[in-house]
Amino acid sequence: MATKKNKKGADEGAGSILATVSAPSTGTAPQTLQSKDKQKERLLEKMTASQALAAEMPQNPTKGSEYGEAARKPAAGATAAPTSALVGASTTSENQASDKVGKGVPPQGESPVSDPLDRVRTDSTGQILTTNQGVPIADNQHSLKIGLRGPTALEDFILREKITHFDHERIPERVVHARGSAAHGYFESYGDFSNITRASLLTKAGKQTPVFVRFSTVAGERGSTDTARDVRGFAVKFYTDEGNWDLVGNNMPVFFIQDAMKFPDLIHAVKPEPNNGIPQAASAHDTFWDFASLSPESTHMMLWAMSDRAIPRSYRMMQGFGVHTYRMVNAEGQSVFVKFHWTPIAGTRSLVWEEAVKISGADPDFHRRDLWEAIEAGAFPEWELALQVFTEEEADSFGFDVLDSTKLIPEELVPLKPVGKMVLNRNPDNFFAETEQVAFCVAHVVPGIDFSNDPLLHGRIHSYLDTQITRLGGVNFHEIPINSPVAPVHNNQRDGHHRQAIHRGRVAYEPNSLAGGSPAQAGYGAGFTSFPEHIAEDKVRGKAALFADHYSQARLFWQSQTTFEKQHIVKAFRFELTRVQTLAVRQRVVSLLMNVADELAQGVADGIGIPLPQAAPVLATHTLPTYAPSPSLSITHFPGDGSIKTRRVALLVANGVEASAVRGLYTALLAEGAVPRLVGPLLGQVMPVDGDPLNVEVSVEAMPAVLYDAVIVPSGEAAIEGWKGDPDVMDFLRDQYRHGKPMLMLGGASALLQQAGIPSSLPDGGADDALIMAGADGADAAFEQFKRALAGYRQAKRDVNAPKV
Ligand code: HDE
Repeated sequence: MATKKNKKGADEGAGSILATVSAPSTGTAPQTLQSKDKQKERLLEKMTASQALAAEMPQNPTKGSEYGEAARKPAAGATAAPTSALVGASTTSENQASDKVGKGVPPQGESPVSDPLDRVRTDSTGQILTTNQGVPIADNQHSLKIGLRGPTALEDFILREKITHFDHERIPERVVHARGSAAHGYFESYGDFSNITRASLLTKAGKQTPVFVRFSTVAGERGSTDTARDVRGFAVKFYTDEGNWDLVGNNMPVFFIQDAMKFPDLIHAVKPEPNNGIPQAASAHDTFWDFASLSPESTHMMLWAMSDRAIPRSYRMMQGFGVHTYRMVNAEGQSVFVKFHWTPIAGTRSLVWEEAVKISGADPDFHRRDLWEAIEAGAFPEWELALQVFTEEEADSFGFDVLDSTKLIPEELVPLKPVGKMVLNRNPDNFFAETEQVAFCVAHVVPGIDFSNDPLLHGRIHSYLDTQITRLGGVNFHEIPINSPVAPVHNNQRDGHHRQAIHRGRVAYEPNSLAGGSPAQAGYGAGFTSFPEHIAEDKVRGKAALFADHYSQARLFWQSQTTFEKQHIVKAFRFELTRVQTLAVRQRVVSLLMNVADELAQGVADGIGIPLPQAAPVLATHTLPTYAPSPSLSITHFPGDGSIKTRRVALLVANGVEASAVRGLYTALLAEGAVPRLVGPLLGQVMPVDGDPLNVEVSVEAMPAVLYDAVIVPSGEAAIEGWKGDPDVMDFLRDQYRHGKPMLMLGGASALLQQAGIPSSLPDGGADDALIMAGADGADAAFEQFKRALAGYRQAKRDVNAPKV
């Protein structure tokens, strides 16, 4: 709207434009400030355009829609466009340019904190060392002293800045999930799923959305070992074009407890005991099992945590689950319930317990290294995202409560619907800036994703934002580059520690007319709208009746395990309970297991030397659901794509080895994406019987057997004689055998098996197809068999009836 001309005097009211108190009393503006000064002209333009913009809004135009029925579908905010860009300026002097303030061109409607991370990536190649104030430092070797042998001067601001920064380098670690590793990548939608959700990332085939994913253990501290028996966190931050969505899940589909009220108790019980700080990263102690055995709802999750799922071979080989029931909502406002599943394309693989324990010593960073190495080498890990979609009415017929996080939905009841894939293709630049500072939050949802009433989920919606405020030092952690969305951020939140955005203008409230109503609410259909679920209930503390069924699904899980998985679960309980000192606690755990399966309870009781106690009381009063075994609950259900990419293969070498075979196998493994290593007694060269010397890459001592997925022992008489007398090599072979790994023994190398006490067939007399022996003529076929074994599961039959090797 044009400003009205002042008829009385062209410059009447000019003084009010030049002052910050009061305004021209007529409500009209002067035409001139009687000056050729450009700044004054800008001031006049800003003031007159601002008056005009405010006048566009004689009253709050959307106020009426805030009440009654109209409020169910909020109106979009009313806005008016300014006639001059100067209206939004904090100051007319913003046109003064400099290296610091910039070009002086107002960035209208922009939010550079959402620009790609390149804006903050810093590289010092060829640069001079400076202080944090940019002052070049002449000497980075010495503090400032009074004389070469004298005291250090307090004025040494360079030393003090450096030490002070160092003193404060650490931030609080996450209270749970402190130990983690992360990577960047993308999610790609398989199609248009807008019939289910309006979430923009799922509305077009091929649409890619950047992600940052952090995997973690739960109980251990930041420096703890990767291969502890534990649940693994699987947290995905989707940087969608409608804001960030964090799917903060685990590698197991259920949880220990049913209500957020119990989370601090659970974590206090599993963390190191408070008197002596023992044990680190382990549930194998009294307080955990005391709590768990008094919480029968944890029985189902206990079984998962004692299974091989709790010792994955790689983060790249784990499933992920959203755990809770969530909602999806489409553009018509229709809602369905969903469960989220991530399935690794590489298949699911685990370690065996003894191997996990040894790896903890040999390479505590085993999973971190594995993820890093795979991505550096271009073997980008992939997962498929699938949904279980069901309606509220269907949920009512399941016989268990979908709001209970100790229950899963068997795939036989609701099949998986694949909706997209995720690829992790870039390692972080900086562990602290990205992996440590990333802040996941269950409350970060986007239009189209909504919550169910799972009481555990609701506690989480509060907890994550709250904990980040302490951990990351204030309320502006969303501006830390790794956390900022790619969608622009515009709101009236201001101030707080470490504010990065410098907001232009003086309006930080809504409704406003001084900024023409901006930023304005998007309104129904455009902005996030909570699903209007109808609830008419008493306010109450308690759990719904179906939550009282603590064992049906624990039984389902047990029945769905293969023989070797069951064996491992029994062994894990035995290990954990042996480390518990309180006999009553041991007994109480077994009394829960008696409601799951006799063979489980008996196996554990035998292992800890107690008679079977009375079964724990069954509290459920409703008719319990019965389940057929669900094959997808076994870790063997996801064999993967059959490739041997990233598998580490040790080729043992020593003086007298036959090098031609070694070289051929090495090249063949490399060509298939595996990681072969020449493993020798010491670094340096070994002299083969044929060809040039072989360069040892790593010694047995530096990388013992547990750090490889398989071993190849080549032929060569002198080498084999040497290995026979070498205890390290004997242990190497025994560990490979005991841990079920493929072993390719060429030529005379099979004589080493006998030396190490390794049987050449399975305990039941059958052939061990992962223990492959071949002479020169059968080498090609043997190598093919070796690769098949390497791509598959470890040889579980050795393990089940473990021979004493
Ligand atoms: Fe968490 N959880 N949690 N959790 N959680 C945290 O948030 C919490 C739960 C999960 O890589 C904390 O930023 C409560 C279930 C992952 O940074 C904290 C409850 C599941 C991560 C928190 C739960 C998870 C966390 C600690 C019960 C699987 C690591 C630091 C009501 C679905 C994310 C932080 C990362 C981290 C609270 C239960 C997964 C304290 C209160 C169930 C993967 O806010």
